[in-house]
Amino acid sequence: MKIYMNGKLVPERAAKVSVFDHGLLYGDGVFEGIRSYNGRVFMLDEHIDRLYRSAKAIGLEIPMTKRGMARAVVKTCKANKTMDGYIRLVVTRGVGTLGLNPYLCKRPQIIIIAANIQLYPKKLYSEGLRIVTVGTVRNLPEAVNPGIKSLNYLNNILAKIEAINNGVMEAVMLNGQGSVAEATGDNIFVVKGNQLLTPPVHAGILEGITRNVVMDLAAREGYNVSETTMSRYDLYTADEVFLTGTAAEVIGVVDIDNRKIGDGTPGKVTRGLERHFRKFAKSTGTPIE
Ligand code: PXG
Repeated sequence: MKIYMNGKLVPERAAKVSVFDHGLLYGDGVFEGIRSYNGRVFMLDEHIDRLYRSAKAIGLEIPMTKRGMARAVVKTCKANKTMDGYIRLVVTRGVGTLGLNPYLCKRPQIIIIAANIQLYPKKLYSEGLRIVTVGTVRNLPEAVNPGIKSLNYLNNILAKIEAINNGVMEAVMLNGQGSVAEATGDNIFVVKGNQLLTPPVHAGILEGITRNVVMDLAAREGYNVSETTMSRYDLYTADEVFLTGTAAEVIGVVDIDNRKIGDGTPGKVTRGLERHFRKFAKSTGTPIE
């Protein structure tokens, strides 16, 4: 595998980062996870826009234009012939001293990895996920805003640990007010009749690119889509619940905190949106050739 590092494609074993990089020492940096489908990078500009917003929010100036970054992503996919893949874009604060001061870091480090995708097993989509709500509160927007896709994912990892220790693979985090925020690497939706509900960005979530695509697709399908503050009650009493994210796409949830959702199988609306999303993802994107 060839890794893009600061303007060059280098062999995997040469792709090394300094122990003084503040990405390692402090989780000081930002990232994106992107998919390619059928030789096209899905929602590339949206991911790059979010990366630059995350960087701006932490006062990190990426030493490259957005267009240059888009070209670098495509170049890395091409070099690795990843036509259906998973792309990880990382920008760290760079090499600095052992102290916190980010201004002593000379140059941000830009890394692009284009790997093969590890798809979730088909069975998970047909049977649906069991999840739990957890005690780990989502990062407060006033502290580290969840809109920043930063290299510090401890908040999400702590929630993931709780899920796994409870015998399931995914957790839903609540915000400081006790409202539903999001899963550890996915956004959450509730179906109630013809309504599709998802927490608003101000609930303290990452504004998922899959989320936004699904909201558009669903509105076009005639669903009444709205961003609504929700409590656990709304999850437990939903007709259907599903998660959205770059890796998972659209996946049904059939059990939350040992309460059956709907009839305990992924619902019609969920399966329909799952199909629509895949079809859309395969029909659009920035060509790798
Ligand atoms: N919330 C959080 C906290 C995330 O990290 C999403 C929502 C969904 O956003 P997108 O833009 O992907 O629809 C994410 C994204 C992985 C993986 O390997 C996780 C994400 C993205 C790519 C891969 O688990 N999380």
